[in-house]
Amino acid sequence: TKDETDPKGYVLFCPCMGRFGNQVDQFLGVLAFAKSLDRTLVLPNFIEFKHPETNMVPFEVLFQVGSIAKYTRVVTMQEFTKKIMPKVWPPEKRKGISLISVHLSIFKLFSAFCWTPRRAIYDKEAEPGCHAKEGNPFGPYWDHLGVTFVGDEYFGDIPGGFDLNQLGSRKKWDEKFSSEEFPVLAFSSAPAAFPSKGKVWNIQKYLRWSSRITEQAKKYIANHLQRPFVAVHLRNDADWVRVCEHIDVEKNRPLFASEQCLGEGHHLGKLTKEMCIPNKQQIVDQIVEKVGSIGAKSVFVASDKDHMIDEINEALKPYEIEAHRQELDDMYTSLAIMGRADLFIGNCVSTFSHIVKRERDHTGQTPRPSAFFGVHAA
Ligand code: GFB
Repeated sequence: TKDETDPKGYVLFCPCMGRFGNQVDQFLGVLAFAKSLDRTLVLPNFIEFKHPETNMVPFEVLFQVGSIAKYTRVVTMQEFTKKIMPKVWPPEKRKGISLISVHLSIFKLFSAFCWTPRRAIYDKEAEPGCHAKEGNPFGPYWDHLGVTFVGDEYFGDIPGGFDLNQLGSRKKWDEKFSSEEFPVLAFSSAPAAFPSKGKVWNIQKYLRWSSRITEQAKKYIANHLQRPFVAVHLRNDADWVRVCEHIDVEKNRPLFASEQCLGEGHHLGKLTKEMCIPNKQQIVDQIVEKVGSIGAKSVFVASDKDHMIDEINEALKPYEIEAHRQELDDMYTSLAIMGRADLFIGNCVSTFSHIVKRERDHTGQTPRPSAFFGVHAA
């Protein structure tokens, strides 16, 4: 019941790396990790960077808790910090608290969990450790929860680390970090691979947009789009241009989400610049081609920078259809709209696009069509 705590313990973590696409990508791995450790996962706050602010967005604002609970045991952050944290914080762990913290009693103390000790970035004199609260978003994340760490614990010596598929690793975790001694495993960053492994992608089916976001997406589609519609994600801000400069076609190394279209280890082909940062002509040509292929009656565009609405509309004139964007591109609504499109064209390298691709692949009875810029059907 709601008032009981889980004797098997909890996994708590900071989605401290990257922005939303990265955070969701790692979240899938954390879900698999918590499930195989048989601990309750504390649903994270997602971290939104709206310079100069760093906002904490509770999981349930974006996604349905009931749906994720069908995959594994979870609690909301709110429930955890209000009801569970005060109970499972064992007395012997309080020893290290300075008097001031006890009197204020707003700080709950846990050990921080990280791979291996590292040097602090700012304080050159500090001993190596997790430094779980150093810098942004690390500090703000744990402060927001009222968590201060009394010590550090390392899991780097467990074979496989957070990859529990290795024989015996689950047992090693239980031996090293029993739930009696460590009711809460608090990870300074997501205990999951990045980029995510293909075997966790289908966990996306348990990630359902909250009713608020779904309603916004449906409303937008009803008011502005005509079905069938093609949705495109254009990732073209300056930071992305720099990412794409790293592509070496010969080496053909996976880059961020690139395995979503090239397969694990890129066994399906080579990663090209065009796939990462297609030029305007390539973008327009591919949109026109897909519009023709499904007889689309409208186009939806999401972008972090240049939506290319004028160029796309110019090219769509002969088809007498139009491209649309949200006046203010709200990223969550954009993702939900793209998820509901009749055909999606994404950016293969972008983890933001990968959210949409996974949703389209795994949340319906059968996968719905997705394509990628620069990937041309043979
Ligand atoms: O989500 P994200 O980790 O995916 O970061 P990538 C991209 C961010 O850009 C999103 C914004 O979280 C949004 O804040 N953004 C991207 C968008 N596309 C859109 C859009 O269509 N609409 C709106 N409103 N916002 C990479 C990372 O980003 O960026 C790497 O994988 C690296 O960590 C690189 O940092 C520079 O995978 O696209």
